Amino acid sequence: MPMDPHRPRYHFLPPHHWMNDPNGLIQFDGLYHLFYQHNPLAAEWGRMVWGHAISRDLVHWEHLPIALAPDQLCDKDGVWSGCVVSDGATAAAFYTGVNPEVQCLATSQDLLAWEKYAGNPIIAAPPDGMAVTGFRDPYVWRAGGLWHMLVGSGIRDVGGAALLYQSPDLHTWTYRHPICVGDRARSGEMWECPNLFPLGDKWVLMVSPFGRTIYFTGTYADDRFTPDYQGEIDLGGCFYAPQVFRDDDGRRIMFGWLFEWRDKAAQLAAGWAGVQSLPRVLSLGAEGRLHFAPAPEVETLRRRHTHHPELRLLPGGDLVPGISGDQLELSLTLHLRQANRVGVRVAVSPDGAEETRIIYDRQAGVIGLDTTRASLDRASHGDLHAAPLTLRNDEPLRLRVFLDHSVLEVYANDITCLTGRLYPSRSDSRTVSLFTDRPATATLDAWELASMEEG
Ligand code: DQQ
Repeated sequence: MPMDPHRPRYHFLPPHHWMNDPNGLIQFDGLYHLFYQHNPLAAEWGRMVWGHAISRDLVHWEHLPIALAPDQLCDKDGVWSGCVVSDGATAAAFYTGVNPEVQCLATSQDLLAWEKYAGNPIIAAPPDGMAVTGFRDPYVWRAGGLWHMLVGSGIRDVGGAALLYQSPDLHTWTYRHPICVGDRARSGEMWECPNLFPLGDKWVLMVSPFGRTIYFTGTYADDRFTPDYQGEIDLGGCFYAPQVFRDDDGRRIMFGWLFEWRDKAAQLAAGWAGVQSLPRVLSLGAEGRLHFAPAPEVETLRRRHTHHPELRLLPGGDLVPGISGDQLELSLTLHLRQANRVGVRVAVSPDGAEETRIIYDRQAGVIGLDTTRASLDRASHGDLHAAPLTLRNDEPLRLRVFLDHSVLEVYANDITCLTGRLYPSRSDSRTVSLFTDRPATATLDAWELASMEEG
């Protein structure tokens, strides 16, 4: 069978069919576990199960049998998103069973064989009298001798909400209150997939209000979260429902679902849909902003290296540094000098009919990802997505770019991520070039990256 030109090779996806949210991320007995929303029957969303994979390094994954599937009355229509925590030698998975949306528990000693709690659901309905917009995606942690759970929700006509429950024993849960209620206009009416964790001297609340993921940094005291900064996790337009976990080294690592930008018919024909992002390490920057970096483990995929210590970019024509491919990492430091608009083209065809552009506009203070000309194939949907990015006077633009066939992840100056999808129709849409509107200079490192299977 010919190689599928759009199937990512170093991002995680199941062998076949549909995947969406990462679930139950945990490092247990040294091994990283990734569970995920999965339809094992087709490349479309359906009656969800938890798929499962393990890794020693966050980069090379081994596929394992399905971990949790509908087999109880309370999850007959699907095992939806949730988390895994360790309680000594036992692992406990919390997930949403449907329909209706209720919270359920399963336990395991080895994370392979799971036993669903006979008393499920452990939370059978939303709080009395609350007009909720949804009730799902439990997120559990332990503090002060108690287990705590957030359930993603929202109050109709008011805003998204993260509802707090507490338990002495993982089985019996008591509702407390929302730890935070958002403003519908600024952060949506339903918060899917809440995550709450300390980072530096702040707390982070991350929620997914349909189609985008936002974070708040602030304080968490007396079981209430008070935000003082609101930011976006990724503005490229295909990153959703991420989950963050703490590994044995204390790192906060995030995976997010990268959804497809092509027609359903094209997804079904391909036989797969949905990819996980690279593992991203979070840290706290100035003014409560999150910083994002690909996990250093990704560097183990680096193969053939090209180094350009000083490229001179001139207006009026692209600089073509002799780099091409569809499995690449680029690390670029661009000194704008007098330039206002600079950028990188990837997956460019020889006649320029197909190209994807990363453009920085200094005056506008905006970085954009333009896939409107990424493909001549009408089944794919390109778009222009932009994120605010202000550089101080002589601060260079620093880009890390990861191209993996149909996935493009862009990290700009550690604080802005843009992830998009591209499906070039031509096999020669492979070239990388740089452009500017005034003379500028750049340092560029490029690597061909190995596929996950290459070891
Ligand atoms: N996906 C899951 C839900 C969650 C949504 C269902 C977010 O639990 O709210 O597949 O993508």
